[in-house]
Amino acid sequence: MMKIYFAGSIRGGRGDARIYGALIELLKGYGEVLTEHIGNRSLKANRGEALDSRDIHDRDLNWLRSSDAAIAEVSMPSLGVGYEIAHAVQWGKDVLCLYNPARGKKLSAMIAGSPGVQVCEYRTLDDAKRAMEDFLGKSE
Ligand code: 6IA
Repeated sequence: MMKIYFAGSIRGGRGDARIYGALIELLKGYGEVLTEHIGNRSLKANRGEALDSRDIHDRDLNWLRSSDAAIAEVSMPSLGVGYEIAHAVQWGKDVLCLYNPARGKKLSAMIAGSPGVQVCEYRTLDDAKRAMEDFLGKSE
């Protein structure tokens, strides 16, 4: 089964957590989502998980390294998501960044201009679904 790493903002702000949850539900139809907790709306930016930062960092990078594909929702700027994208690019992973301009934040040039990532602007969940299907090499 394909292993999919999903990245979305945590301490950068949880305003889009509901969208992450919906995207993760869709992705579960294509493979194992290693980071299901990102869509958990009870995961708060100031509380989160019981692990300390070093454990979270090491666990997440190990998951990312072991993944077959990485998908990041980048509408809410997050240092952690940017850091993960940079690692995925360095490791030669296929990276899809989903960006909804209607959320009101401009996408960093370091992501928009990175030749190692595929950026898809979306507005509806349906658009995002199609982009993820294309990216994962499936079509329904
Ligand atoms: O800088 P951010 O927190 O927004 O970074 C979010 C990204 O870093 C996500 O894609 C995650 O993969 C990773 N990440 C950051 N924090 C966590 C976390 N707990 N659990 C899992 N992955 C994380 C945060 C707990 C903390 C709020 C106490």
